[in-house]
Amino acid sequence: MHTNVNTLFDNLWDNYLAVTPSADKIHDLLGSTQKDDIINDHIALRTFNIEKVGLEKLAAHFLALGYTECGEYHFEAKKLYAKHYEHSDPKQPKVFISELLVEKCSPELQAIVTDMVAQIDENAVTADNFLYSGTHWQVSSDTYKQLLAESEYAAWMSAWGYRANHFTVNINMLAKFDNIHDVNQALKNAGFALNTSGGEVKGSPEVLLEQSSTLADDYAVTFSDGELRIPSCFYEFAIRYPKADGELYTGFVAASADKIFESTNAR
Ligand code: OOG
Ligand code: NI
Repeated sequence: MHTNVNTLFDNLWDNYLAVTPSADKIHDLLGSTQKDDIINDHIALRTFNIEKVGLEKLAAHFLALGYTECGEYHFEAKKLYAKHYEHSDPKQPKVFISELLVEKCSPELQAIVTDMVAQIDENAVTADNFLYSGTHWQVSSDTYKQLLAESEYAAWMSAWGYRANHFTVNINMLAKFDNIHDVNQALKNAGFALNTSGGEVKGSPEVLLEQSSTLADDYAVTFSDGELRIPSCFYEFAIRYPKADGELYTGFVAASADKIFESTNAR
């Protein structure tokens, strides 16, 4: 486990940037006058609900660094379950961790995923680098496509494994923008494709959270039988509104999250 929260996020960021070339450009576009001041609202990680690597195993890395469990979310159609975590220092990114409910999937998918997870070294899960360790298995491009037909989430996991699938710009903290519509327009003007599932803006001031995201970059993955360009990771943008007590809402909105997951769909 990491002993320093900043080191963990630096490593997650470098690992994310390596397969998400658009992120550096977007970082410049939104923050250019004060590049290092972009504050991340949250990051997200994915896994399978198999004991060895379940959500709680990923969460342990954050609990050890001062995070606490705050909310839980159900995504019935996508067969996902998620929790979010917050740090005692509100400047630290929130963490959204989801897991695929493997037993709800087809026997074929279950067999593939069980085989992938069996290849992970037990000690790797608690190692410092687990959250940015990528895949611990080899799958063929046919297996990837087979998973994709049933669960985009499972297919993404088979190709990318353990890594932050997105970072999220905290719009509240930006100097150059004060609303999500202007952020989206700036992104589109610069040629970035947004996730339009459920509309460009997910959520509303009424639910105290508005979110948008890019579509994941296409990046080459080496499968056991050759290379394929497939969606890697994306960038999200979030603006939060105050609750009745005047404090900004810190949770997530399941209906919006359901659409954000689709940012890794093929273009
Ligand atoms: C997480 C999707 C949900 C949000 O902010 O609601 C999410 C994922 O794609 O793994 O990030
Ligand atoms: Ni997110």
